[in-house]
Amino acid sequence: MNKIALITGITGQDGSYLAEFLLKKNYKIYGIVRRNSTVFNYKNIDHIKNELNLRYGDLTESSSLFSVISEIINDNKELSVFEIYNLGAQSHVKISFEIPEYTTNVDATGTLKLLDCIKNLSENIRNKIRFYQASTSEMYGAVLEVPQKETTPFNPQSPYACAKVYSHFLVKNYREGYNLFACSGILFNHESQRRGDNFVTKKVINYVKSIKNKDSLEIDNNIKPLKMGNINSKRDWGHAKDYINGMWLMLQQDNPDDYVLAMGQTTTVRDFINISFLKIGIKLKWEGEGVDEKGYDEKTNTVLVEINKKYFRPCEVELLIGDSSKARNKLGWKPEYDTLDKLIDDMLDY
Ligand code: NAP
Ligand code: G4F
Repeated sequence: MNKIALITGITGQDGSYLAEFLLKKNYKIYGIVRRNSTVFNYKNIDHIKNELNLRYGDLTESSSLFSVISEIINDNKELSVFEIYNLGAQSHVKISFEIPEYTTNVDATGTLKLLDCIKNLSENIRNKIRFYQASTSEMYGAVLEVPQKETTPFNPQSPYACAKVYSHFLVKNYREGYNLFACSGILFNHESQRRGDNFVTKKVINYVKSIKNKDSLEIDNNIKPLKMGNINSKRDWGHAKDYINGMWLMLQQDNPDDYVLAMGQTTTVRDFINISFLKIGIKLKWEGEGVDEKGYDEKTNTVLVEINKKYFRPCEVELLIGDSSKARNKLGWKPEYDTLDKLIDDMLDY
C-alpha cells in the first residue's frame, strides 16, 4: 500500500512529532516549509529531514499549495492513501491581537485555499484524500458549558480563535457539500519539549531549568524574576505526542467526524508554576494582589515570579476543561502521559 501524507506546519511542535510517527508507519511524507531570511527553521525535524520531502510553500499562497499537491499526485501514480494534515498556523493567541489580519489569512483563509484545491481535483483522486484540520479548544473561549465537548457552542475570544472557528465550520461545510473526507480535531492545550518558547508552559520550564543548578538563590544577585501575565486562567494540558496519535486515528475511521482530545483535568497557570518549581526543590509563597503579586522562594525570600501586564490579553479565556469521551470510546484514544506530573517531568527533560 502506497501511503502518502502532506503536512502543513511540519516544522512546528505537532508537525514534527506527526512526521516521526508517520515515518514509523512507512508513510512517504511531504511537508510545506516557509522560507526564512537567516537560517533553515528545521530544529524540530533536523534529525529526520533527509527522510522527508520538503517543499517551500505558504498557506497564504494558493499556487504553492496547488503546486505541491499536483506534484504529489503526479509522482505517486499508485497512491492508495493520501492524508493531508493542516497543522500550519499563526498559533499564538496573544500575538493574534497584534497581527489579526495575517492570522486570519493563515488560519482561516489558508484552510479555504487548501480545501478548495482538494475540491477541484478529479473525483478519483479526491476520494483517496483524507483531510485533518487543527481546530482548537480556544474556539470555546468564554465557555458556555463545562466541560467542553463536540456539541458545546463556540464563543471565541481572540482573532486566532475566530479564524479557527471559520476553518472549523468550513471543514464541516466542505464535508457535507462536496463529500470530502474531512475531520476537525478540537484539541485542548498540548505541550512538549518542542513547544515554542513563548507559550506559558515552556516559558516556565525554561526558567526553572535556568535556575536549577544555582547553589544558593540567596547569594545570587543576578537572578531576574520570571515575568508572567494572567496566572489565574485554567488550562487542560496534555502531551503533544499523545495528541498527534489522536489526529491519525481520526483519519483511519470509516466516516469523517469531529473529535475533542483533552485530558479532562484543569489546572491554573499558578499551579503549573508551583509544581514546576517544586520539581527543583523550591516552594513558592505568593504575596500581593493583581499586578503587584509576587512569588517568593519560601526559604530565601528571593522574588522569583512577578506579574507584568504586557502579557495580559485584551480578552482572556479563563477556563478550559475538555470531555474527550467520544474520542476515547470511538477511536480508542488513550493518552500515555496521563498526568500533568508526567508532562512536566518530560518537559524538564529528567
Ligand atoms: P506551532 O508549533 O506554532 O507550529 C505552527 C506551524 O505552522 C509551524 O511549522 C509554522 O512554520 C507553520 N506556519 C506558520 N505560518 C504559516 C504559513 N503562513 N504557511 C504555512 N505554514 C505556516 O503549533 P503547534 O503547537 O504545533 O500546533 C499545530 C496546529 O494545531 C496549529 O494549527 C495550532 O493552531 C493548532 N492547535 C495547537 C494546540 C496546542 O496546544 N499546541 C491546540 C489546539 C490546536 P514556521 O516553523 O516556519 O513558523
Ligand atoms: O500557553 P498559552 O499562550 O496558550 P493558549 O493561549 O491557551 O493557546 C494555546 O493553546 C490553544 C488550545 O487551547 C491553541 F489553540 C493555541 O494555538 C496555543 O497553542 O497561554 C495559556 C494561558 C493563557 O491564559 C495566558 O494568558 O497562560 C496565560 N499566561 C500567563 N502568563 C501566559 C503568560 N501565556 C503566555 N504565552 N505567556 C505568559 O507569560
